[in-house]
Amino acid sequence: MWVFRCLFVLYGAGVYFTTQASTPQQEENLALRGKTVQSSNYHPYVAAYAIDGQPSTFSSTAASTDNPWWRLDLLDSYHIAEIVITNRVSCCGERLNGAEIHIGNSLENNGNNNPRCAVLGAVVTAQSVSLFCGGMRGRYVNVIIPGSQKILSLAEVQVYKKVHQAVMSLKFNSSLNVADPAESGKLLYQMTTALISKGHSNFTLTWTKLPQKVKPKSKQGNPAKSAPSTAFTGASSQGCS
Ligand SMILES: [Ca+2]
Repeated sequence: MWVFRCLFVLYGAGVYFTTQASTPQQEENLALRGKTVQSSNYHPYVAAYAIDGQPSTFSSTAASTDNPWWRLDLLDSYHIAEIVITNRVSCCGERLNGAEIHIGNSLENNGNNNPRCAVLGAVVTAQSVSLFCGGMRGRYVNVIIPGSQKILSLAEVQVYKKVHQAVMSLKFNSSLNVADPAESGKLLYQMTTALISKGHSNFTLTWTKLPQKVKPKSKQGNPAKSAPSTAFTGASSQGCS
């Protein structure tokens, strides 16, 4: 009997197995494929400059308006784990102080009535701030500065969805020599096939550590006289912890 451990990571509807932990920063920035609008435009600093991937460019609302806001439409609803706000370059970083970030699916009050994720404190010019929204779900991400005679400028808004992950252990029987890269690869293929047969799809399975051989216990809890070396019997997600 062999024992192995692998990392079980879910990406949206798909299932992945990987040897490396995944963090939101390593995921796709959903904002890059979104659409933006803001309450007013200070030419030529359009709302889309806040999602162009360039921290040197920034959006800006018109000079001195009340409650200026900026909205990102992700085109679908996501569980959002993290938002990274980058302040504009060159000057005026303090203008972003007190900005509120809202997430939700409603367009009531242009989306500004959706639940609030965070309120920015003091942010200096060109500074990036990470906001962890605890998996709040929504299609729209709004940034609003409450108050009169305000200007809202944003260099970048990055949005990362929540990643579900868990570590699992499996026990299985196999006659393959897992120390041999070719045979361990064959074993992964067999296990992948077994998982697919259990209904999983769109995943990759790799080792986080090579299997360790263990002696099966007898019914009384003592090691058996001889360890079976049978053909692979299959793995399933039910064997995961
Ligand atoms: Ca930009």
